[in-house]
Amino acid sequence: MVRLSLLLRTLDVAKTKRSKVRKNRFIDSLRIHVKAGAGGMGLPKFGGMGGKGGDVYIEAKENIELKYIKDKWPNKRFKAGIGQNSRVYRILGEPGEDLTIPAPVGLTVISEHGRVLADLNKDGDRVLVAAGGVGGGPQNQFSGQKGQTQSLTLDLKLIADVGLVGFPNAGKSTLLKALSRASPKIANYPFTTITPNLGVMMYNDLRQISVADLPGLIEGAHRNYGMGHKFLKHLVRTRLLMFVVDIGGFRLKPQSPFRSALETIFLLNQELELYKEDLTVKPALLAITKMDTKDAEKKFQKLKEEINYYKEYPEELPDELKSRHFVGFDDVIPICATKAVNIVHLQQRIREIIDFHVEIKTSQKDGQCTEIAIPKNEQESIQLF
Ligand SMILES: Nc1nc2c(ncn2[C@@H]2O[C@H](COP(=O)(O)OP(=O)(O)OP(=O)(O)O)[C@@H](O)[C@H]2O)c(=O)[nH]1
Ligand SMILES: [Mg+2]
Repeated sequence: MVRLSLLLRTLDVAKTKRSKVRKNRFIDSLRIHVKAGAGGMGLPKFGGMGGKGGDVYIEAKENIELKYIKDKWPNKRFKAGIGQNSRVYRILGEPGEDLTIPAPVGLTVISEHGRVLADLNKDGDRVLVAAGGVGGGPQNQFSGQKGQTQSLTLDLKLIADVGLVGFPNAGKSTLLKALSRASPKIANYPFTTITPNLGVMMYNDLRQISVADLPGLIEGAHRNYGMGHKFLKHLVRTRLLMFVVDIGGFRLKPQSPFRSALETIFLLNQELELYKEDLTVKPALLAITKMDTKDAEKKFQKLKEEINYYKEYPEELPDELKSRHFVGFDDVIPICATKAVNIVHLQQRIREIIDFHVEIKTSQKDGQCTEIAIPKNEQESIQLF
Protein backbone atom coordinates (compact mmCIF):
# COMPACT_ATOMS: atom_id res chain seq x y z
CA MET A 1 0.00 0.00 0.00
CA VAL A 2 2.80 2.32 1.00
CA ARG A 3 4.59 1.42 -2.18
CA LEU A 4 1.52 2.12 -4.26
CA SER A 5 1.05 5.56 -2.77
CA LEU A 6 4.75 6.24 -3.27
CA LEU A 7 4.44 5.23 -6.90
CA LEU A 8 1.37 7.40 -7.34
CA ARG A 9 3.15 10.31 -5.75
CA THR A 10 6.13 9.83 -8.06
CA LEU A 11 3.83 9.69 -11.06
CA ASP A 12 2.15 12.82 -9.82
CA VAL A 13 5.43 14.67 -9.58
CA ALA A 14 6.38 13.48 -13.05
CA LYS A 15 3.03 14.67 -14.37
CA THR A 16 3.29 18.14 -12.87
CA LYS A 17 6.86 18.45 -14.07
CA ARG A 18 5.84 17.52 -17.58
CA SER A 19 2.87 19.85 -17.65
CA LYS A 20 5.08 22.65 -16.37
CA VAL A 21 7.53 22.06 -19.20
CA ARG A 22 4.70 22.00 -21.73
CA LYS A 23 3.20 25.15 -20.34
CA ASN A 24 6.41 27.12 -20.58
CA ARG A 25 7.35 25.93 -24.00
CA PHE A 26 8.34 28.57 -26.49
CA ILE A 27 6.30 28.31 -29.66
CA ASP A 28 7.36 29.63 -33.03
CA SER A 29 4.47 28.52 -35.20
CA LEU A 30 0.71 28.64 -34.77
CA ARG A 31 -2.27 27.86 -36.97
CA ILE A 32 -5.28 30.10 -36.64
CA HIS A 33 -8.62 30.52 -38.33
CA VAL A 34 -9.93 33.98 -39.20
CA LYS A 35 -13.38 35.00 -40.28
CA ALA A 36 -14.40 38.49 -41.33
CA GLY A 37 -17.87 39.81 -40.58
CA ALA A 38 -20.73 39.43 -43.07
CA GLY A 39 -22.30 42.56 -44.51
CA GLY A 40 -25.72 43.57 -43.15
CA MET A 41 -28.91 43.25 -45.17
CA GLY A 42 -30.16 46.24 -47.14
CA LEU A 43 -33.71 47.53 -47.07
CA PRO A 44 -35.12 47.43 -50.63
CA LYS A 45 -38.21 49.43 -49.84
CA PHE A 46 -36.19 52.50 -48.82
CA GLY A 47 -32.99 51.76 -50.72
CA GLY A 48 -31.28 51.21 -47.35
CA MET A 49 -27.71 49.84 -47.28
CA GLY A 50 -26.53 47.17 -44.88
CA GLY A 51 -23.32 47.90 -42.94
CA LYS A 52 -20.04 46.44 -44.15
CA GLY A 53 -18.73 43.45 -42.21
CA GLY A 54 -15.67 44.00 -40.02
CA ASP A 55 -12.18 43.11 -41.34
CA VAL A 56 -9.59 40.98 -39.60
CA TYR A 57 -6.03 42.32 -39.38
CA ILE A 58 -2.85 41.01 -37.88
CA GLU A 59 -0.59 43.68 -36.43
CA ALA A 60 2.95 43.33 -35.09
CA LYS A 61 3.54 44.61 -31.60
CA GLU A 62 6.72 44.68 -29.53
CA ASN A 63 6.83 42.38 -26.52
CA ILE A 64 4.15 39.99 -27.66
CA GLU A 65 4.79 36.29 -27.94
CA LEU A 66 2.92 33.80 -30.09
CA LYS A 67 2.19 31.97 -26.87
CA TYR A 68 0.14 34.98 -25.75
CA ILE A 69 -2.23 34.49 -28.68
CA LYS A 70 -2.48 30.78 -27.97
CA ASP A 71 -3.20 31.35 -24.29
CA LYS A 72 -5.66 34.17 -24.79
CA TRP A 73 -7.60 32.54 -27.64
CA PRO A 74 -7.20 28.80 -26.99
CA ASN A 75 -9.54 27.81 -29.82
CA LYS A 76 -7.48 30.02 -32.17
CA ARG A 77 -10.56 31.28 -33.98
CA PHE A 78 -10.96 34.97 -34.69
CA LYS A 79 -14.13 36.59 -35.88
CA ALA A 80 -14.78 40.23 -36.74
CA GLY A 81 -18.16 41.86 -36.14
CA ILE A 82 -21.02 41.60 -38.63
CA GLY A 83 -22.47 44.65 -40.36
CA GLN A 84 -25.87 45.75 -39.09
CA ASN A 85 -28.97 45.45 -41.23
CA SER A 86 -30.54 48.55 -42.62
CA ARG A 87 -33.61 49.49 -40.65
CA VAL A 88 -36.34 52.05 -41.09
CA TYR A 89 -34.93 54.20 -38.32
CA ARG A 90 -31.30 53.54 -39.29
CA ILE A 91 -31.26 53.38 -43.04
CA LEU A 92 -27.48 52.89 -43.27
CA GLY A 93 -26.59 49.85 -41.18
CA GLU A 94 -23.57 50.34 -38.90
CA PRO A 95 -20.39 48.63 -40.08
CA GLY A 96 -19.17 45.58 -38.17
CA GLU A 97 -16.28 46.04 -35.80
CA ASP A 98 -12.82 45.26 -37.19
CA LEU A 99 -10.67 42.80 -35.30
CA THR A 100 -6.93 43.27 -34.92
CA ILE A 101 -4.91 40.30 -33.73
CA PRO A 102 -1.74 41.41 -31.93
CA ALA A 103 1.29 39.40 -32.99
CA PRO A 104 5.04 39.35 -32.39
CA VAL A 105 7.44 41.30 -34.58
CA GLY A 106 9.23 38.93 -36.97
CA LEU A 107 6.10 37.08 -37.98
CA THR A 108 5.43 35.62 -41.41
CA VAL A 109 1.78 35.13 -42.23
CA ILE A 110 1.22 32.17 -44.55
CA SER A 111 -2.02 31.15 -46.26
CA GLU A 112 -3.28 27.57 -46.23
CA HIS A 113 -1.88 27.16 -49.75
CA GLY A 114 1.55 28.09 -48.51
CA ARG A 115 1.59 31.61 -49.96
CA VAL A 116 3.37 34.23 -47.87
CA LEU A 117 0.83 36.98 -47.28
CA ALA A 118 3.08 39.26 -45.26
CA ASP A 119 6.25 39.63 -43.24
CA LEU A 120 5.60 41.79 -40.21
CA ASN A 121 9.08 43.00 -39.46
CA LYS A 122 8.55 46.04 -37.29
CA ASP A 123 6.23 47.29 -34.63
CA GLY A 124 2.98 48.49 -36.20
CA ASP A 125 3.30 46.47 -39.46
CA ARG A 126 -0.19 45.31 -40.30
CA VAL A 127 -1.85 43.03 -42.82
CA LEU A 128 -5.48 42.50 -43.79
CA VAL A 129 -6.12 38.76 -43.62
CA ALA A 130 -9.89 38.60 -44.10
CA ALA A 131 -12.02 41.33 -45.65
CA GLY A 132 -15.50 41.96 -44.34
CA GLY A 133 -18.46 41.33 -46.66
CA VAL A 134 -20.02 44.25 -48.51
CA GLY A 135 -23.31 45.43 -47.05
CA GLY A 136 -26.54 44.73 -48.95
CA GLY A 137 -27.60 47.42 -51.42
CA PRO A 138 -29.01 47.88 -54.91
CA GLN A 139 -25.89 46.32 -56.47
CA ASN A 140 -26.36 42.98 -54.75
CA GLN A 141 -30.11 42.62 -54.36
CA PHE A 142 -29.83 44.05 -50.85
CA SER A 143 -28.33 40.91 -49.39
CA GLY A 144 -25.08 41.41 -47.51
CA GLN A 145 -22.06 39.36 -48.63
CA LYS A 146 -20.26 36.83 -46.47
CA GLY A 147 -16.96 37.83 -44.93
CA GLN A 148 -13.77 36.07 -46.08
CA THR A 149 -12.47 33.14 -44.05
CA GLN A 150 -8.95 31.79 -44.00
CA SER A 151 -6.80 29.30 -42.18
CA LEU A 152 -3.41 30.84 -41.59
CA THR A 153 -0.06 29.75 -40.29
CA LEU A 154 1.78 32.30 -38.21
CA ASP A 155 5.46 31.56 -38.44
CA LEU A 156 7.81 33.38 -36.12
CA LYS A 157 11.46 34.04 -36.82
CA LEU A 158 13.27 35.31 -33.80
CA ILE A 159 15.04 38.60 -34.09
CA ALA A 160 18.40 38.49 -32.45
CA ASP A 161 21.59 40.26 -33.40
CA VAL A 162 23.70 37.13 -33.07
CA GLY A 163 22.69 33.52 -33.74
CA LEU A 164 24.75 30.67 -32.30
CA VAL A 165 25.23 27.85 -34.78
CA GLY A 166 26.83 24.59 -33.82
CA PHE A 167 26.65 20.86 -33.46
CA PRO A 168 24.98 19.54 -30.30
CA ASN A 169 27.04 19.66 -27.11
CA ALA A 170 29.49 22.20 -28.57
CA GLY A 171 28.91 24.57 -25.66
CA LYS A 172 26.48 27.06 -27.21
CA SER A 173 24.29 27.39 -24.15
CA THR A 174 27.34 27.63 -21.89
CA LEU A 175 28.61 30.42 -24.10
CA LEU A 176 25.27 32.24 -24.01
CA LYS A 177 25.40 32.04 -20.22
CA ALA A 178 28.94 33.44 -20.19
CA LEU A 179 28.04 36.27 -22.57
CA SER A 180 24.77 37.33 -20.99
CA ARG A 181 22.64 36.93 -17.92
CA ALA A 182 20.58 34.16 -19.48
CA SER A 183 20.53 30.85 -17.63
CA PRO A 184 19.85 28.19 -20.24
CA LYS A 185 19.93 24.49 -19.46
CA ILE A 186 23.41 23.04 -19.90
CA ALA A 187 24.29 19.36 -19.88
CA ASN A 188 26.84 17.00 -21.23
CA TYR A 189 24.67 15.32 -23.84
CA PRO A 190 23.40 16.30 -27.29
CA PHE A 191 20.12 18.13 -27.75
CA THR A 192 19.99 19.64 -24.28
CA THR A 193 18.53 22.76 -25.86
CA ILE A 194 15.26 22.00 -27.60
CA THR A 195 13.87 25.50 -27.97
CA PRO A 196 15.77 28.74 -28.58
CA ASN A 197 17.17 30.73 -25.65
CA LEU A 198 17.67 34.45 -25.87
CA GLY A 199 20.18 36.49 -23.92
CA VAL A 200 21.21 40.12 -24.02
CA MET A 201 24.81 41.31 -23.74
CA MET A 202 25.15 44.60 -21.91
CA TYR A 203 28.14 46.81 -22.63
CA ASN A 204 29.55 49.48 -20.32
CA ASP A 205 28.04 52.25 -22.43
CA LEU A 206 24.63 50.52 -22.13
CA ARG A 207 24.67 49.23 -25.70
CA GLN A 208 22.76 45.97 -25.89
CA ILE A 209 23.26 43.11 -28.31
CA SER A 210 20.94 40.11 -28.26
CA VAL A 211 22.13 36.55 -28.75
CA ALA A 212 20.02 33.52 -29.68
CA ASP A 213 21.20 30.09 -28.60
CA LEU A 214 19.58 27.56 -30.89
CA PRO A 215 19.24 23.80 -30.64
CA GLY A 216 22.24 21.93 -32.06
CA LEU A 217 22.36 21.13 -35.76
CA ILE A 218 23.38 17.77 -37.10
CA GLU A 219 24.24 16.53 -40.55
CA GLY A 220 21.00 16.45 -42.54
CA ALA A 221 19.43 19.29 -40.53
CA HIS A 222 18.29 20.91 -43.79
CA ARG A 223 16.34 17.69 -44.48
CA ASN A 224 14.81 18.07 -41.05
CA TYR A 225 17.07 15.60 -39.23
CA GLY A 226 17.50 16.28 -35.55
CA MET A 227 15.80 19.50 -34.69
CA GLY A 228 15.87 20.21 -38.42
CA HIS A 229 15.20 23.45 -40.18
CA LYS A 230 12.49 24.26 -37.68
CA PHE A 231 15.21 26.30 -36.01
CA LEU A 232 17.45 27.17 -38.94
CA LYS A 233 14.82 29.74 -39.91
CA HIS A 234 15.75 31.78 -36.86
CA LEU A 235 19.18 32.46 -38.35
CA VAL A 236 17.64 34.30 -41.28
CA ARG A 237 16.93 37.36 -39.19
CA THR A 238 20.19 37.53 -37.26
CA ARG A 239 22.86 40.05 -38.15
CA LEU A 240 25.82 37.87 -37.28
CA LEU A 241 26.25 34.11 -37.26
CA MET A 242 28.52 32.77 -34.60
CA PHE A 243 29.75 29.26 -35.34
CA VAL A 244 30.42 27.51 -32.04
CA VAL A 245 32.79 24.61 -32.53
CA ASP A 246 34.20 22.19 -29.93
CA ILE A 247 37.97 21.96 -30.40
CA GLY A 248 37.65 18.27 -29.53
CA GLY A 249 35.22 17.55 -32.38
CA PHE A 250 31.89 15.78 -32.13
CA ARG A 251 30.33 12.34 -32.19
CA LEU A 252 26.54 12.07 -32.01
CA LYS A 253 26.32 8.40 -30.98
CA PRO A 254 28.98 5.72 -30.44
CA GLN A 255 28.11 4.27 -33.86
CA SER A 256 28.22 7.68 -35.65
CA PRO A 257 31.38 8.89 -37.39
CA PHE A 258 33.66 11.15 -35.37
CA ARG A 259 33.79 14.67 -36.77
CA SER A 260 36.82 16.83 -36.07
CA ALA A 261 36.49 20.55 -35.38
CA LEU A 262 37.54 21.24 -38.98
CA GLU A 263 34.94 18.86 -40.39
CA THR A 264 32.30 20.35 -38.11
CA ILE A 265 32.90 23.81 -39.56
CA PHE A 266 32.50 22.61 -43.14
CA LEU A 267 29.48 20.46 -42.29
CA LEU A 268 27.76 23.38 -40.59
CA ASN A 269 28.49 25.48 -43.66
CA GLN A 270 26.87 22.81 -45.82
CA GLU A 271 23.77 22.63 -43.66
CA LEU A 272 23.28 26.38 -43.80
CA GLU A 273 23.83 26.47 -47.54
CA LEU A 274 21.46 23.57 -48.19
CA TYR A 275 18.80 25.23 -46.07
CA LYS A 276 19.16 28.70 -47.56
CA GLU A 277 22.10 29.80 -49.65
CA ASP A 278 21.81 33.40 -48.44
CA LEU A 279 22.84 32.33 -44.97
CA THR A 280 26.41 31.71 -46.07
CA VAL A 281 26.89 35.34 -47.11
CA LYS A 282 25.98 36.68 -43.70
CA PRO A 283 28.67 38.18 -41.49
CA ALA A 284 30.11 35.41 -39.35
CA LEU A 285 32.48 34.73 -36.53
CA LEU A 286 34.04 31.46 -35.43
CA ALA A 287 34.26 30.67 -31.72
CA ILE A 288 36.35 27.62 -30.86
CA THR A 289 35.24 26.31 -27.48
CA LYS A 290 36.57 24.10 -24.71
CA MET A 291 40.09 25.51 -25.03
CA ASP A 292 40.77 24.28 -21.49
CA THR A 293 40.69 20.63 -22.59
CA LYS A 294 43.72 18.44 -23.25
CA ASP A 295 45.97 19.47 -26.17
CA ALA A 296 43.48 22.17 -27.14
CA GLU A 297 46.17 24.74 -27.95
CA LYS A 298 47.99 22.31 -30.26
CA LYS A 299 44.75 21.33 -31.96
CA PHE A 300 43.81 24.98 -32.38
CA GLN A 301 47.08 25.84 -34.13
CA LYS A 302 46.60 22.88 -36.46
CA LEU A 303 42.98 23.88 -37.10
CA LYS A 304 44.01 27.41 -38.11
CA GLU A 305 46.62 26.01 -40.50
CA GLU A 306 44.10 23.61 -42.04
CA ILE A 307 41.53 26.35 -42.46
CA ASN A 308 44.08 28.56 -44.18
CA TYR A 309 45.14 25.68 -46.38
CA TYR A 310 41.62 24.92 -47.55
CA LYS A 311 40.98 28.60 -48.05
CA GLU A 312 43.80 28.52 -50.57
CA TYR A 313 42.88 25.13 -52.07
CA PRO A 314 39.15 24.55 -51.55
CA GLU A 315 39.13 21.99 -54.37
CA GLU A 316 41.20 19.69 -52.16
CA LEU A 317 38.42 19.32 -49.63
CA PRO A 318 36.84 15.87 -49.59
CA ASP A 319 33.56 15.91 -51.53
CA GLU A 320 31.46 15.32 -48.44
CA LEU A 321 32.72 18.60 -46.97
CA LYS A 322 32.40 20.79 -50.05
CA SER A 323 29.97 23.68 -50.38
CA ARG A 324 29.29 26.10 -53.22
CA HIS A 325 30.05 29.08 -51.02
CA PHE A 326 31.94 29.32 -47.78
CA VAL A 327 31.00 31.56 -44.92
CA GLY A 328 33.54 34.38 -44.58
CA PHE A 329 34.57 34.50 -40.95
CA ASP A 330 35.53 37.96 -39.78
CA ASP A 331 37.44 36.47 -36.90
CA VAL A 332 38.23 33.22 -35.16
CA ILE A 333 38.38 33.30 -31.40
CA PRO A 334 39.40 30.53 -29.04
CA ILE A 335 37.45 30.55 -25.78
CA CYS A 336 36.70 28.64 -22.65
CA ALA A 337 33.17 29.52 -21.64
CA THR A 338 33.22 27.57 -18.37
CA LYS A 339 36.21 29.57 -17.10
CA ALA A 340 35.23 32.79 -18.87
CA VAL A 341 38.48 32.91 -20.85
CA ASN A 342 38.45 35.39 -23.75
CA ILE A 343 34.77 36.15 -23.28
CA VAL A 344 35.25 39.92 -22.93
CA HIS A 345 37.35 39.94 -26.08
CA LEU A 346 34.65 37.95 -27.88
CA GLN A 347 31.99 40.42 -26.76
CA GLN A 348 34.09 43.26 -28.07
CA ARG A 349 34.66 41.60 -31.42
CA ILE A 350 30.95 40.80 -31.81
CA ARG A 351 30.18 44.47 -31.41
CA GLU A 352 32.94 45.63 -33.75
CA ILE A 353 31.98 43.16 -36.46
CA ILE A 354 28.29 44.02 -36.31
CA ASP A 355 29.09 47.73 -36.52
CA PHE A 356 31.59 47.16 -39.30
CA HIS A 357 28.99 45.45 -41.46
CA VAL A 358 26.37 48.11 -40.72
CA GLU A 359 28.86 50.76 -41.84
CA ILE A 360 29.62 48.86 -45.03
CA LYS A 361 25.92 48.53 -45.80
CA THR A 362 25.31 52.21 -45.17
CA SER A 363 28.21 53.32 -47.32
CA GLN A 364 27.09 50.98 -50.11
CA LYS A 365 23.61 52.45 -49.91
CA ASP A 366 25.05 55.94 -50.17
CA GLY A 367 26.85 54.90 -53.32
CA GLN A 368 30.28 55.12 -51.73
CA CYS A 369 32.60 52.20 -51.49
CA THR A 370 34.87 53.04 -48.65
CA GLU A 371 37.12 50.43 -47.11
CA ILE A 372 36.77 50.41 -43.38
CA ALA A 373 39.45 48.70 -41.39
CA ILE A 374 38.37 46.56 -38.45
CA PRO A 375 40.69 46.85 -35.49
CA LYS A 376 42.05 43.42 -34.80
CA ASN A 377 43.95 41.66 -32.17
CA GLU A 378 46.53 40.07 -34.43
CA GLN A 379 47.28 37.22 -32.08
CA GLU A 380 43.80 35.88 -31.89
CA SER A 381 42.15 36.77 -35.12
CA ILE A 382 42.72 35.50 -38.59
CA GLN A 383 40.80 36.23 -41.72
CA LEU A 384 39.49 32.98 -43.07
CA PHE A 385 37.64 32.63 -46.32
N1 LIG B 1 35.70 21.86 -20.51
C1 LIG B 1 34.77 22.64 -21.02
N2 LIG B 1 33.51 22.19 -21.09
C2 LIG B 1 32.59 23.00 -21.64
C3 LIG B 1 32.89 24.31 -22.10
N3 LIG B 1 31.77 24.86 -22.60
C4 LIG B 1 30.80 23.93 -22.42
N4 LIG B 1 31.28 22.83 -21.83
C5 LIG B 1 30.53 21.61 -21.48
O1 LIG B 1 30.02 21.00 -22.64
C6 LIG B 1 28.76 20.38 -22.37
C7 LIG B 1 27.72 20.87 -23.35
O2 LIG B 1 27.47 22.24 -23.12
P1 LIG B 1 26.14 22.96 -23.61
O3 LIG B 1 26.36 24.42 -23.40
O4 LIG B 1 24.94 22.33 -23.02
O5 LIG B 1 26.21 22.61 -25.16
P2 LIG B 1 25.18 23.02 -26.31
O6 LIG B 1 25.99 23.33 -27.53
O7 LIG B 1 24.27 24.07 -25.83
O8 LIG B 1 24.42 21.64 -26.55
P3 LIG B 1 22.95 21.39 -27.17
O9 LIG B 1 22.00 22.26 -26.45
O10 LIG B 1 22.74 19.95 -26.92
O11 LIG B 1 23.06 21.68 -28.63
C8 LIG B 1 28.44 20.71 -20.91
O12 LIG B 1 28.81 19.63 -20.10
C9 LIG B 1 29.31 21.93 -20.62
O13 LIG B 1 29.66 22.04 -19.26
C10 LIG B 1 34.24 24.75 -22.01
O14 LIG B 1 34.61 25.86 -22.40
N5 LIG B 1 35.12 23.88 -21.46
MG1 LIG C 1 22.28 24.05 -25.60
